[in-house]
Amino acid sequence: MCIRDRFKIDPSIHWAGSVNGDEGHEVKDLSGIPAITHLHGGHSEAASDGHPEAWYTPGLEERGPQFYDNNGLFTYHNDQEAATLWYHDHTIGITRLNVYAGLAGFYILRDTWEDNLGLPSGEYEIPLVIQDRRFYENGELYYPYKIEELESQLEKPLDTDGVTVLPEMFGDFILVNGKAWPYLEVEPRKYRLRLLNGSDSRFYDLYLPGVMFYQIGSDGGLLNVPLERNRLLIGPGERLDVIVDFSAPVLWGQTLILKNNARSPFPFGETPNPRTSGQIMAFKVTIPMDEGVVDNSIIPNPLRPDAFQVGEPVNKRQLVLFEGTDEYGRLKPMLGTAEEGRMDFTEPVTERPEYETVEEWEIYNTTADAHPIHLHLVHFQVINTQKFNTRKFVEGDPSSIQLIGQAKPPSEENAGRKDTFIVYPGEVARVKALFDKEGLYVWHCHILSHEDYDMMRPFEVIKKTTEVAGVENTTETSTSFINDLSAEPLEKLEISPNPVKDVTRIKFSFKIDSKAVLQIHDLSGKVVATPFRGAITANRDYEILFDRTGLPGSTYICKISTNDGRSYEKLVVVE
Ligand SMILES: [Cu+2]
Repeated sequence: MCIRDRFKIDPSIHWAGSVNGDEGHEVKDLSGIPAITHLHGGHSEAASDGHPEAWYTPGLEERGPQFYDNNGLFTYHNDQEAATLWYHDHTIGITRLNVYAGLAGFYILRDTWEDNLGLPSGEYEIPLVIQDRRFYENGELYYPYKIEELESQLEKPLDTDGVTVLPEMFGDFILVNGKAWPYLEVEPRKYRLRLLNGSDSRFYDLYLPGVMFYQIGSDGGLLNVPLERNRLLIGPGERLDVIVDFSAPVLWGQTLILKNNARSPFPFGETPNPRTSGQIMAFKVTIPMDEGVVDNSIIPNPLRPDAFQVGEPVNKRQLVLFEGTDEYGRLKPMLGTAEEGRMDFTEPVTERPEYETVEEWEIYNTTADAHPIHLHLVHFQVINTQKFNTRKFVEGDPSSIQLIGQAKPPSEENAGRKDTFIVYPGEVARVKALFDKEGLYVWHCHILSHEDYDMMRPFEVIKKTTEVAGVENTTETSTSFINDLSAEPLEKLEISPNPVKDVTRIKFSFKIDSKAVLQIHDLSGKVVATPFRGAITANRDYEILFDRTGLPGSTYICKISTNDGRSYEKLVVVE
């Protein structure tokens, strides 16, 4: 069965089958359903990240314009902290349909640190993906597509056989792990629940009457300390890692219903129907404590050796979320910059961070809805949020931005590693991240109907260009304690500051052209980071920003290797 029979594709928007990008409605005759996998939250190379234009049809019959020569064989390095990741389709213009059809799943990454914490595990650790759906009367999935379902009349007729993308999609059935309003029988003990909002547009404000949640993690891994919470807000694409304790005798034999109280569209839309979208699933505390199996699990405090800290940004960007209408009068949410205004996905790249640099992105939401903004490649740190005057804001004029009141630090649950963050209407969210792989990625709203049309933009991490020209290479590497460069081509290797608390600059230069690899070893010789790899031009100064996040306080060796030999410098990391 062709996807066009089951889920109606809107040919008026830019999608995998568009003949000339987003020009006109001419559609290619594809042999099958285009798809491309994105590992959400994954630290992936650009070629393995699942760029929306890297799609292909079965057997690689047809390929998107950004298709890489890996033939769809992706590499996941898993070189990041334990976290609840997920993978899903990301095909340009039909992501909402492919995900709705089921192309989404968990990707759970573990590490020894987390394994040793003593968290509830095995059958007491349960991933739960929440997705709202609609159905035809015969039980088949229905994805709404009819022009009559648009909130307002079209300004000009749309030549698509009555098919259209809609501003949002809200289902009246709530599915957890593919089942409508399921129940889970539990023992009177602690459970670890990994929650994922895999819905198109619906936010959830979750509560379990009479029971607290202990949140231990967010998108990119563990929080610093567990947070006791009675409500859990989760936007599309976000993950929450929580522990729920069912051991209180008052709960034994009870059926507890996980409820939702988030408005849709969030935060100013309709309240959920308490009989349908207001209910998620049930927990029945009916299984006797498994005989002989004592609940030895704990809620450790703290959860991490040190707080997640991204270093100081070297560049700041002002980015904007817009809401407008297209030529037919349909809602069209978009991204852009404060300087240049709104831009289609296909317009040239405007965000080009340099490799291995930290940038701060200010994301201004001028619309009336909250948007969960997702950056590929990175885990960002939320710096703060602040209100601004949307009425005074003039598109294309950054000087029109009028901030209101004080900037607020993120709430504790948003202070960890994030890859998706809810930006509220009339607010700017400031986030910072280390862009540590080169290549083409995307950032977008994770409301799937928005990302398909047209709330997504590319960004490209480019080669480092900040070699400091004209600086005299007079500084000796006085702190070098080993130097076995036979031909002595190394002119300089400096680390400052050293000891390092968060980010340090590693400067080096060579007398001859060379290929060089800069690596950080621990004292056992294990490589813990590779901050630079590439060709070096003679007599130029290179400068690399190194973020020690993830490295415990200790002494390390910074090693630079060339064809001619190696040189070393001691690097001390302090907490
Ligand atoms: Cu959005």
